[in-house]
Amino acid sequence: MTDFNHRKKEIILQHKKLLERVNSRIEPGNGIYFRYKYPVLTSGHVPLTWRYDFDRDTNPYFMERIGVNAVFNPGAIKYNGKYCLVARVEGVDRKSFFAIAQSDNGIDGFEFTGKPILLEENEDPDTNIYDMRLVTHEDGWIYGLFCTERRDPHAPDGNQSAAIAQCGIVRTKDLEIWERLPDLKTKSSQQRNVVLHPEFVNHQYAFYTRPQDSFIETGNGGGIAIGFCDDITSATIDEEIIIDKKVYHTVYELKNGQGPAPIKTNQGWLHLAHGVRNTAAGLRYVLYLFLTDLNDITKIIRKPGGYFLAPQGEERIGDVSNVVFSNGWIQDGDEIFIYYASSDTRIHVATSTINQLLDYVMNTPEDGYTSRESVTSILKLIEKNNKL
Ligand code: M1P
Repeated sequence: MTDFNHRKKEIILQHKKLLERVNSRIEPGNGIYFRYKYPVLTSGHVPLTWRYDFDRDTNPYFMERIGVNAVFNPGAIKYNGKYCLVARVEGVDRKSFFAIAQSDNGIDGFEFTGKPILLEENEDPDTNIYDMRLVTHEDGWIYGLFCTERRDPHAPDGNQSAAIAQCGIVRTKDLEIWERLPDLKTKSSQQRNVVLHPEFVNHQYAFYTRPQDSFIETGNGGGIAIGFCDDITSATIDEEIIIDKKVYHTVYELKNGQGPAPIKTNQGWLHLAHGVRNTAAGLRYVLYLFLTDLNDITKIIRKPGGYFLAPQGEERIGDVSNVVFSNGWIQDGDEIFIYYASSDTRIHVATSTINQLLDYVMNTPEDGYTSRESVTSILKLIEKNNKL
């Protein structure tokens, strides 16, 4: 099909169908959360006017001019009654940028609004930006913390992969005008997965960081850390305290990272994080939960063993296979909408409630770190059930 009008009509029709696709939850779920039949946002959702030249004279084949490779790892926030995702949109040129998609119910009907966000640059321009964490802070601003990546200036010419990742910071009041602040300064040569805690702690801004030695490997660093600073307009963290370290033979053996900002509950701060282990088939990313003390956010008070959500079925396939990653969730009353991306390709939602997630965190056995301890947990459960 090469005719301009015919192709244009067909492509508009297919795009409309995708945007109007009704989603449904998959029953009965695991009692902890529900997954959904379809991803909520994909590269196919990107507006056609961002990708196609609609002028017949300059685009006689109605060709896609600017391709989008993937839409994933969104920050999430409920704003003006809408479920908003600030998605990582990755072009076929590998460059990522941010764009906002909104839905009325959080599970379907997501549509990109406006145009891609053109973020201001600091004096050291970003080569690539991705994975925004959105936080409504008690200081009145909505912050977006994201990863800014640049080529390592000290890498030899022959090495075109060496990169330096650091944390960029923007803030907004309306999700339209974004003010760029200086990048976060820490003593770590690399930073990814940096998240702002929503409340002041002893009058200071608190950041979850992930110090690491190299771009991919965390090296001697690693683990989810906390650091504090007085002034977010020139944010500097002098000390990073590891609160959740990587551990041998767990799902976070190689590295881990804070997901979205934690949610305050009556039992503690509820955290969603990702854990990574290496396998013969490459890295495997899964999600896990833990709870920190309301009065001391450096203290983990409950942590179920193993993963909370792992890639399943088609989620396992994509640009970077065997990955689930989440940097956005929305609390709406007791309900929780967890936005997670699969295999660096597309975005899904899982829904649950605060009560269910707390039940999961409080009552799932912790990791005993040995097979014997795992069997002991199962035997205890069998014994309890036998008494019923
Ligand atoms: O490719 C999987 C993920 O890898 C990175 O996460 P981490 O820093 O924990 O290794 C990020 O680049 C993330 O965007 C990506 O989804």
